[in-house]
Amino acid sequence: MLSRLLANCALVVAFAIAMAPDVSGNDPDYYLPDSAYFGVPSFRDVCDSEVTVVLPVYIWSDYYSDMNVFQFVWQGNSNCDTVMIFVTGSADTTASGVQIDRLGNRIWGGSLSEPMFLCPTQGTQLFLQLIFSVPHGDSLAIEVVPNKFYFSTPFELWYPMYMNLNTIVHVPETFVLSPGDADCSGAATISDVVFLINYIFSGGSPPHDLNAADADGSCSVTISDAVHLISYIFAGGGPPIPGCVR
Ligand SMILES: [Ca+2]
Ligand SMILES: [Ca+2]
Repeated sequence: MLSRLLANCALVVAFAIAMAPDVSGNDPDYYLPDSAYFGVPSFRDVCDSEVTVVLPVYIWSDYYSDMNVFQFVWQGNSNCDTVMIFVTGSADTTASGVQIDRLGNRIWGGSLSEPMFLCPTQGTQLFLQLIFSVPHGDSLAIEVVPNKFYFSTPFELWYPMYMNLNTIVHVPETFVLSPGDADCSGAATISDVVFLINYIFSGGSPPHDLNAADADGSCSVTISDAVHLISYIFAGGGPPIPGCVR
């Protein structure tokens, strides 16, 4: 009985070895691992009801790939708005659409039924930007779906390497704006002057952050803040300073 069991096991092992892909002859840099990782997120539109989160994903392939598949899944009260695709190192590239399943919280590109999604040449870095809307104070947890992230080289196809690729992006409840940035654009410019004049004289919407609007540090928001900004922008005056409105 035992000998028959051992014989069966040996058969199974022999079959598995016979079925294993030959990785050595397909990837010229077999020992140079491909890689994929999330980059550092950045925030935009921080004064809107939802913050725009730009999350980069870097993917390096050292071998020509004629098909790539990736799939992400996220959790939290976030929405994926769009996915941008960049390819560096080669002009010989093609890229087609990315599917965003907002009900299922999934992003995916490429499949066996929709090949030729991305075609990087050898030694090419793909660069994705996953762009989300995330409520203030919320977190976006996102990860690669196991077995749904690979290049078409046999090694990665049979043994996906990227099963633990995941990250969590925390979005602050409040953001500290740059001094003088009355309109929350991310910088102090002439548009902040227009915003302040509109607010003070024409009943325009109030600044998102009174301290950011208090460009001259007088502890109140008045026309002198607009004057301070004009002096700074056009006449070499001192830069806006942190406000002190309580
Ligand atoms: Ca501004
Ligand atoms: Ca002021």
